[in-house]
Amino acid sequence: MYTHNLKNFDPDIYASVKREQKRQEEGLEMIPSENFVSPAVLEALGSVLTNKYSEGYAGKRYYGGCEFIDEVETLAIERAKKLFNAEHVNVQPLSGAPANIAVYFALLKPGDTVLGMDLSHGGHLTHGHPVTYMAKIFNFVRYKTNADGLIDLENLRQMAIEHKPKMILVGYSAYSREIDYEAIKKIADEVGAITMADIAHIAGLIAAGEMNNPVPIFDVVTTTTHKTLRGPRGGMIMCKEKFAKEIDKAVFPGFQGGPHENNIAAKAVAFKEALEPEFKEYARQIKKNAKILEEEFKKRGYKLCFGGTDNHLLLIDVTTKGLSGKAGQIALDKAGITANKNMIPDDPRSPMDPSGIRLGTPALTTRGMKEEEMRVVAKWIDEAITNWQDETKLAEIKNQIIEFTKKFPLYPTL
Ligand code: DSN
Repeated sequence: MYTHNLKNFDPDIYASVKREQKRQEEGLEMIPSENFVSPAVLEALGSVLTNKYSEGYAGKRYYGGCEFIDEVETLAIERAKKLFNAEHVNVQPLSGAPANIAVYFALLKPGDTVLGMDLSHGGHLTHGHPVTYMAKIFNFVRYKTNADGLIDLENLRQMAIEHKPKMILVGYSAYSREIDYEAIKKIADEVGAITMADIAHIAGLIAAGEMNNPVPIFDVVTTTTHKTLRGPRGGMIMCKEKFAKEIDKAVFPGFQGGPHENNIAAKAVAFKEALEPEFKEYARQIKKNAKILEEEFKKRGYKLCFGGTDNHLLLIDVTTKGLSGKAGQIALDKAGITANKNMIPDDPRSPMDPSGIRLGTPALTTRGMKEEEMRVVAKWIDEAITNWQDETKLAEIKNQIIEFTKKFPLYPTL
């Protein structure tokens, strides 16, 4: 049987994994959708559960030998229900995009209208962007934020009355404000629309009670499990009991085959972690850290989209500092800070070289960084952006960051 391990059998992949680990350890990870899972989550991901096929659902599998898989999946579901106060949960979606697609196919017919947020205003590709296949099947109509950077509920209502959507979709990947689910549900009820929220970015903050929870209010809520929720890469759908059958059927057999049970076990572990009191403190700190960044950037004259942040992320228009989002991302990379270029509302530039930089605090907060560290991080970001063409200065910042990160070890035992 097997006698080799990764290091001795495949030194190339081993070396790349180690280099990536070093990059994560020595840098400041500020892409708001990224985080660092616990060693317990990694252990579940790397477990023998990856060997098992288990099409179907607990107690109703197509293949034999699923008794322990059923235990794992049932625990994941029970924990998710408790975390979000959900009536029904499906933990099988492979990630956020498949989760959203499964919901569209479960609850809509081809040609149905969905009212979703414009991507440049903080929406998401899978919410009907014209480049996606879903946009060829369903009729997505896009709403935007107003001049103050907020969702204009009266405008949303007027659009709902005009377009009579089958579904109203909220939940965003770059929008930094709180969402009034009750008010949106009222609008949806007025026009007879299904309500869907994609909470991928803010799921951890919601689970910890740090942001409004749409799950008890909306018909269906999707999420990924690897962002603020700090689990493995994966997706999940929560819904009212009355949609449970359609949702489950759409995930399997409608859209996916065998679920990734190692991943589902890792989700269960992450949900257990999120139920611990420490996770509430973690979520509170994510928000506090983002507020400090907001304060520091405003102090330095940066233009923040949506006026600031209520969650874990900031969208900054860097063109007022004389560079594009792409140039900003490259400069930050050279300085040891990982962020991503991002469109800003009605961006006059192109998606590949937009005006904005998106920054988030979940990963740094996992490392134990707090307010004091955020002030130092903001200073480095400002220095890198201001000196984006000065290679020496960027290398200098990177060296300081390598020293700094040693105080916040990430995976000392791996
Ligand atoms: N790529 C994720 C994000 O960064 O927001 C969502 O698809």
